Parts: sequence; structure tokens; C-alpha cells
Amino acid sequence: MNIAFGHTNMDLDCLGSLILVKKLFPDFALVRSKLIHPAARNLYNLYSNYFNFLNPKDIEEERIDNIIIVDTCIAERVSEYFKYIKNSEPKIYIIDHHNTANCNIFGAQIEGSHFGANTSYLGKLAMEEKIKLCPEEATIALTGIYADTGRLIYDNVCREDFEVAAYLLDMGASLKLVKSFLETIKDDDQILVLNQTLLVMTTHVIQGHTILLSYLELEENVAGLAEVVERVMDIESPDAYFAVFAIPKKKTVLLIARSQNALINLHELLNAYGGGGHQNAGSAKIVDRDGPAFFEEFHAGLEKLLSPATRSKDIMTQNVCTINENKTLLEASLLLENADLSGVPVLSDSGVLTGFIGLRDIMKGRKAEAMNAPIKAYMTRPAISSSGSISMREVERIFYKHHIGHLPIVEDDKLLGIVTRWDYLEYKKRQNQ
Ligand SMILES: [Mn+2]
Repeated sequence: MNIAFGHTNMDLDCLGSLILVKKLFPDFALVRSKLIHPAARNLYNLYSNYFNFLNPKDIEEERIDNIIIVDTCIAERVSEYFKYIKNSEPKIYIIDHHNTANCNIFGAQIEGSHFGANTSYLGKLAMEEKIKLCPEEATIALTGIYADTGRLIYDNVCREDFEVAAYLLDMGASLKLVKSFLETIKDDDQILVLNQTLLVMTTHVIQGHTILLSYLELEENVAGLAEVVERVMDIESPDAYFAVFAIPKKKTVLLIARSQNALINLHELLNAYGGGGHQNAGSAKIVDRDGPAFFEEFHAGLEKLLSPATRSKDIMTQNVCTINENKTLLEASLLLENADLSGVPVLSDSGVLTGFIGLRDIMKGRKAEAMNAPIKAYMTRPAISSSGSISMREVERIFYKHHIGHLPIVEDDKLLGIVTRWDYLEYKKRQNQ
């Protein structure tokens, strides 16, 4: 017989891939993992009849000819199935979107891709073969794509994910159902923790970063705490959030963290506490510690653990184009046109920033037929400026509040540079999601 399976602890992308394997390779039976990721349980329960899964034990007596493995290429993540494969020398095909250079399933034929979701790769095959899906199958597959791509917004997303999503919509996928399967906060326990967390959390500026902290004591471990932490992160949008949950009965402390700042690497940071994860998501479990004492110590230690935040002077453009306040509006207009700028800082004879002249100011002068008037009569004054040490969050706030796109950086009455909208957007692009 021929079989197909995904990694242990099957997640939504795994299930999306498998439903398409079933359509593309109908003579392959699907085998389920003993573990199903909490996020995928609901979909799995509601659609189990569409998969027709065998249990690993069911294949024990069979001779296996071919195996398709989806969404992993790591032997440890499929060992629960291989335990039951005996007296067979199956051919193995791997379809995976992870880094297949790390593959340790030897002798396998690998079809790798760089797509955001593994489901998208199988979806592309289905599209090319003009396979018709029923709305339920399309919904399962689309949920897989949305889950692995953060609803098509993560850095890993590529055009194929969008193309396959469009095909699945054509096949009748229900976005309402996809949305409900992606809902990560469902249990009353989670909702209670979310509400309590929103009440006790505190915001701190540490090394220039906006850091959110919360401490909560729980009777028992609550399933889905990471999803609660993610929701708080969405609402508050700090640079990083460290949530400490203590379970006094077990003398255990759970530290769950999320970061959206490239300078705060949680994998490195949580190593110090015996934990780990990725750059933007990590956790640690600390045993035999008293909750309040740990929280206090962790908070106090953050100053040392974090490296300084990006400041306005780190991203500003130096060698700023400026103009003297006694020059005419006509000269300002020519300067802006030649340098392809929408505005420049205006300086006094002694080099002090006195204002800002932009296209709109010049327009007023033109309407008044006063193009020979000195700039200082029409410029915006005083120029909004800041020091080089303000955080990116403050730069953003100033842009929004004053409705400007240029922020001159001044220290000791000297113009050091200017942060433009472009500098700011380039900085944002460098941050990972
Ligand atoms: Mn995946």
C-alpha cells in the first residue's frame, strides 16, 4: 500500500497539505499523528470524515511501497510512523517548504519550495492539473495557507501563496470558516487570563525600547497561553512583551515572550533562562522558583539584557540640503526643484535652524505674487525638530501629530541631519514581523 503523512503534532498547514495529497494522489492513504496541534483540533474534529485517516498502528501489518511526507524533512518529526513500518523498503517522497538542506531522512526524493505555506505547493500542483475541489476541501487548504503565512502577511509569503489562495476561493473556500478556524482564543480560561493580563500589565521604557511586562499567578497551567500573549501583543504593539505566569502550587514559572523589534532577539535572551525559540517568539520554563521574586529579578535584569534601541540619529540622513532665511522664495523654489525635494530646513546667518520651507509655503508666496520676498516671511516657524536621541516611536508620533514628513535633528543649536518619511519607512521595513 501507499501512505502519506505529515509531521507529528499535525498543524493546520499539515492538514491543508494532506487534504490536497488525497486529491492529487488518490491511491495514497493518509495516516494521522497521535498528536494534533491545539490550533488544528477544531478543524480536524469537524472535517475528520474528509481525511479518512488511518492510525499508525493500522499500517503495522502492511507492506508499504511508497510514502509521501509533507511539511517536514526531519526524521525525528516522523519517527512515530516509522515505528510501525516493518518488512518494507518504501520509496519516500518529501514535499516540504522548510530548509531541505537540513533533511535527515536519507534516500528520500525531495520536492522543496520556498512558499509561505506547504499547502501552497500542493495547491499549485492541483491548479496545474485543473483539479476540482469541494468547498470543504478548499476551506481546509485555505486555512493551512492562512495559518502558516500569518494571513498572507509574514516575510515568507510569495506570489504562489496568493495565487493558490485565489484558486481555493474559486473552489468555494469559505473565508468565514477559515476565520473561525484561525481564532486562537476560544476557551473561557484563555479569555479570563486575557482580561486579567490587560488589567495588570505595565509599560516600561528600557534602553529606549517600549517593553510590556505582566505577572499573573495561575491555579493550574492553562492551555493556549502563547495565544493570549500574542493577542495582548497585537493590542498593545510594544517592541517586546514578556509575560510571566507563576503556578505557585507547582513552584513553576512560565516566561512567554514576543518581540517585533530586530534588536530584541528572544532566542538569545531566553537562553539565559534555559529557554529559547526564535528571534520574535520564545519561552522558558523555570522550575523551583518563587514567582514574585523571579519577576522582580527578571524586570531588574532587562536593562542589562537589552541593547540600546535605534535612535533618530541612527537613521537620519546626514549632509542635509538647507537654505538661508534671507534668500528669496524664488531661490527656494529652484533649489527644491533641482534637488527633487518637497522641503528643506531654513538656517539663519549664524547657522541656527529657524524654520522649514516647503512647497506649500512657496505656493502661498506665489499666490501673493511675492516670489522675491525673503524665505523667512513665508517659512513655517518655528521648525519642528528634535534631538538625536529620541526613539523611533517618538519620531512616528511627531510625524503623525504635526502632519509632517521631515524632522530636522538638532543638537547644541547645530543641525545634525534630518529624518525623512523615507528614512522612517526603510527602518520599518528592516524590522521583522
Ligand atoms: Mn508549514
